[in-house]
Amino acid sequence: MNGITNPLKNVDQAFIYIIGFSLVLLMFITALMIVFVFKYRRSKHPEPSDIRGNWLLETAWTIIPTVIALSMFYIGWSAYIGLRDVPPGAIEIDVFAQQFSWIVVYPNDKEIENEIVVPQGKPVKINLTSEDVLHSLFIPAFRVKVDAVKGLTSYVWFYPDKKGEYMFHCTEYCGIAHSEMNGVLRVIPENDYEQWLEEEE
Ligand SMILES: [Cu+2]
Repeated sequence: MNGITNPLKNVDQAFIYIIGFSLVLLMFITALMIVFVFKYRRSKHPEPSDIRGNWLLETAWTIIPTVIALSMFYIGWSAYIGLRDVPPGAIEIDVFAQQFSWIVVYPNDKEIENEIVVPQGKPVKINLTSEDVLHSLFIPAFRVKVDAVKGLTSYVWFYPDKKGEYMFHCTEYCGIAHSEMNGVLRVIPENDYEQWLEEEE
């Protein structure tokens, strides 16, 4: 993969890690609660016992959740950094969001609408801005999403390592035809891309 780490993998790992821990904690706490409800019910234990000042217990329930929370932060933060650090040599494409379509402009001024074509195996950086209201570019297959704001250029980058067609959407409610503001991202072999780029639409 030419030394490029696909941020998609890190995002997925962070997601699975957080969901996994949440599920384990949910099951553990629920099970413990059910056990305690039966074990320490009033008919069995009319006098509650006072267990204040258990140094070991208090240290454990402070340190273990802190470590878990910090590890979630760390894994999420590393994935985020991967999404923001554009590798050198990325192809830059300008995308203009407008009510209600996406205008995509290539370095040679080729312009298309609601379609992004990229070569397979090259990092792609999209510079995004809006011509009018707030929009947001969401490419679920590559786990990227960024707001388009008039007067501001934001960016996303992704690594299309597999050929195929993927949908992208506007994910910021921008007006009456917001739901129709979709497009197709096509990942094609590099030779086809060079050829496509020179073609007149
Ligand atoms: Cu929109």
